[in-house]
Amino acid sequence: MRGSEALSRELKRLAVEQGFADLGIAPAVTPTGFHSLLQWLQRGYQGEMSWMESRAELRRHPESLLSGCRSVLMAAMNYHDGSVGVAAGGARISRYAWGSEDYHVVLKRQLAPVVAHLRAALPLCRARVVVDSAPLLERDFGRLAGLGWFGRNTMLISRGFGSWFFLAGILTDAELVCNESEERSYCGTCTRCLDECPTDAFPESGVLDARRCISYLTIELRDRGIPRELRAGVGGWLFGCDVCQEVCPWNRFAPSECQSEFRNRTGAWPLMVDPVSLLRMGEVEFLRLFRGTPLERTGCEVLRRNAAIVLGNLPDLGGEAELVAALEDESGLVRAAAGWALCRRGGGVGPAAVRERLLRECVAEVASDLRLSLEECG
Ligand code: B12
Ligand code: SF4
Ligand code: SF4
Repeated sequence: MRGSEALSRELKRLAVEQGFADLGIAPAVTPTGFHSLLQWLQRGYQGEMSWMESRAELRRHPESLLSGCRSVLMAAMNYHDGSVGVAAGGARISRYAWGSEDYHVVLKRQLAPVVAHLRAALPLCRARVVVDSAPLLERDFGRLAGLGWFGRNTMLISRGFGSWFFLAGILTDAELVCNESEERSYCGTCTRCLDECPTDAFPESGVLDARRCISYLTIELRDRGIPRELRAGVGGWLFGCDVCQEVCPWNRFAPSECQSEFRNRTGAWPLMVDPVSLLRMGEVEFLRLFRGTPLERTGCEVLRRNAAIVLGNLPDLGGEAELVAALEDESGLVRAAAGWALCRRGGGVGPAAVRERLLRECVAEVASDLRLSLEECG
């Protein structure tokens, strides 16, 4: 099946009508980034994201996700809502998670009419929608579809609307008229994102060591504590990180309007960015606040661990009593993070409470973490 140029234009028009900033079409090929991905994995930059490794081969060609795949439609949806969010020095949640609904669900829903139109125009074609839900190098196909270039921060950036967007793809066995891929970089001499990353996560320009990235540390690293040497760098970030996008000059051109599902949830907002309340939070309250949002997947325990780390970095936000109480938490992740935070803050009753807790701590890993925290604060 072959689509006409008019069909490609029509699909883009429909996507824009559905709230997407752009839609481009790429041929189904092995993306050049596939070999970089293998190098990336060989260096171990994926950390505990073992699914990146075990499903790597599937990323070689979209054929592994849809047999006979000929074209990949890539759509970009802005999630910047134009609001400022949090005053400098406060605790923060990454913009992509400010809304009431998970982006996977929203993008799939908004793409449905585009898929329906494709099927109506080419009734024999098959199509599959993916939003981070299948092993596809989405940014590579975004670039091949002409949506933007890879910035030094590894984000796909559009000259027209910056990088505050999600990507979604439609794989199809129809042969559609493709867009020209973006072959240039528009970073010029700028290196702001590399210079400003709080945890120095870029070993080289355009390459991210996920193990050092705050987004990975606060969202993906769930079975263990954040490495001690990176805890201070996490600063006020409770969930995700936006620094390398905030400093990017191309984001001056970012739109300030987005789908209502991604807008700052004013009702829930004060609680979402209050690490003291988050540290106190139980499962029921967590689900009441975060069910259906990107935070649900990360879970209550990890968010509370992160809240303790943030309170260690931002003592002006209070929370000493909550941190002392968290030393008795049933989660070892939370106990160790609370101990670290109390020692980092120093003064008050914190270090003494950690010393006392250490005498009763039965889990070897937690005890060792508490001991190191005490040693560090003298
Ligand atoms: C794993 C993952 C992460 C990991 C690793 C990120 C990373 N840069 O790889 C972590 C958890 C850290 C992460 C963080 C974020 N993510 Co993420 N993530 C993904 C995911 C699932 C896979 C990305 C991937 O394949 N990484 C592997 C590496 C190899 O890919 P890469 O960095 O893109 O690498 C390319 C370049 O480095 C290049 N390259 C060129 N030369 C060289 C040389 C060498 C030696 C090497 C090694 C590579 C290389 O080739 C590589 C292959 O394309 C995608 C969804 C998807 N299915 O694609 C979302 C995705 C990339 N994430 C997204 C978002 C929004 C984020 C965050 C902004 C969320 C947040 N605010 O916290 C941050 C941004 C951090 C950043 N600067 O990248 C969006 C990005 C949209 C956009 N505009 O680019 C995506 C596309 C999800 C989506 N559907 O919208 N993410
Ligand atoms: S998201 Fe934050 S920690 Fe990760 S690379 Fe960007 S600036 Fe660094
Ligand atoms: S901050 Fe500068 S170097 Fe980094 S992605 Fe943006 S333009 Fe490129």
